Amino acid sequence: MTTRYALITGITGQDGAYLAQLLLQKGYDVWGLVARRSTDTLWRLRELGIDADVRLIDGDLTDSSSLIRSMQASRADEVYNLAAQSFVGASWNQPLLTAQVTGLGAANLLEAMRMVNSQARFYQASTSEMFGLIQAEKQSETTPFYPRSPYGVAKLYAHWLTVNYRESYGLHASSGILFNHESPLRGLEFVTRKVTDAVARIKLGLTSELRLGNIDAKRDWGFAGDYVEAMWLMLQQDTPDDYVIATGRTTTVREMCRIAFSHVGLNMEDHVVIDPAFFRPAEVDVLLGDPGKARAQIGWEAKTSLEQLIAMMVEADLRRVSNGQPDARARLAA
Ligand code: NAP
Ligand code: F7E
Repeated sequence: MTTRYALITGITGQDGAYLAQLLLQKGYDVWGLVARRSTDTLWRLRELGIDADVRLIDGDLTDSSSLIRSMQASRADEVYNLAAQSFVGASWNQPLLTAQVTGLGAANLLEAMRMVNSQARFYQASTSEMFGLIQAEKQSETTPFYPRSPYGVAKLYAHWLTVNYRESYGLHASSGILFNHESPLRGLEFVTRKVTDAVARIKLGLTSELRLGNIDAKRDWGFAGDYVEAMWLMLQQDTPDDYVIATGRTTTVREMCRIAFSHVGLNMEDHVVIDPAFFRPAEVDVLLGDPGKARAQIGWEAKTSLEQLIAMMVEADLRRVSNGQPDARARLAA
């Protein structure tokens, strides 16, 4: 069988690491674009034991020359655009950076792909944040968008540009409209991992309090390991298209917390403090995805329940905290 080549932007992020693992298992030659940072960005690839198996290229989504170079060096026939300033909360503090990376970055990559190999297949990491102030109780591919953050607005630009390049140039370009997905590799600024890390620290007697914002918000949470399979499946279809990827169940932050605390026999009410500092200028109150099209057309469905996901995350954090493993805590604003 001939070797297939894949290029992943954002390979050092949560999804990038799981996708790289999946593609390596399928026999791909996996290349990843890595933006230079002063911190240890390769920890996720190390945790999965694949850091030596992927080929990393220095570059940045805002630097077109590095994207052209990456397309040439990798000879990619599948391109997964996962890189982004992906934290919604930070997007109000850095709206221009978010627009440059999360929005225009997709344009830079689509152009690089068009120049170097217009036959390559392209995946854009779109998001349920584009639904924002929801226009339907269950959001599907046909639900109108109404983003509620600079992040959501930037992602909407990238989403429509992907659709436009498909229609304008006939590119095999697909968007996955992914609802929240989490894992032990989730960044500490996101609420699930913030909670599971705190639960581990409280259980081990290192702290007693967890400060959170709006715990009435509801999210449709799945496991990142399941969701990267959907990305790959989209690029295996004869025809490019857009798909909602979700579980079809929505849960409050409060209930997710309760699941995490009760996993180690604690009561969340004894530890959670509501702190206005973690409220957002505009909130997405509820998200609930309809994954019916993905199920019917690409045969994808979520396999992991929220209870299994949170248990997996709490156990991983108990292990890390017990081992005194360093983390990126110092970088957090959340
Ligand atoms: P993540 O963990 O925050 O990873 C983002 C990746 O982008 C990291 O590898 C980061 O590198 C890289 N990056 C940031 N700025 C860059 C730049 N200027 N140039 C090149 N690389 C850059 O995000 P994730 O959870 O894996 O999500 C993957 C993608 O899916 C993102 O586009 C996100 O917006 C989107 N998405 C996520 C979810 C979700 O629930 N997880 C849902 C829908 C859509 P560093 O680590 O060096 O910063
Ligand atoms: O917030 C509430 C917060 O930061 C979830 C990204 O991957 O998914 C993610 O975006 C909810 C919000 O994720 C805290 O207000 C309460 O309602 O974990 P989050 P997000 O904003 O939904 C989408 C699909 C993406 O595309 C994004 O890239 O939890 N919340 N208290 C809190 N959130 C945080 N972070 N911290 C708190 O203390």
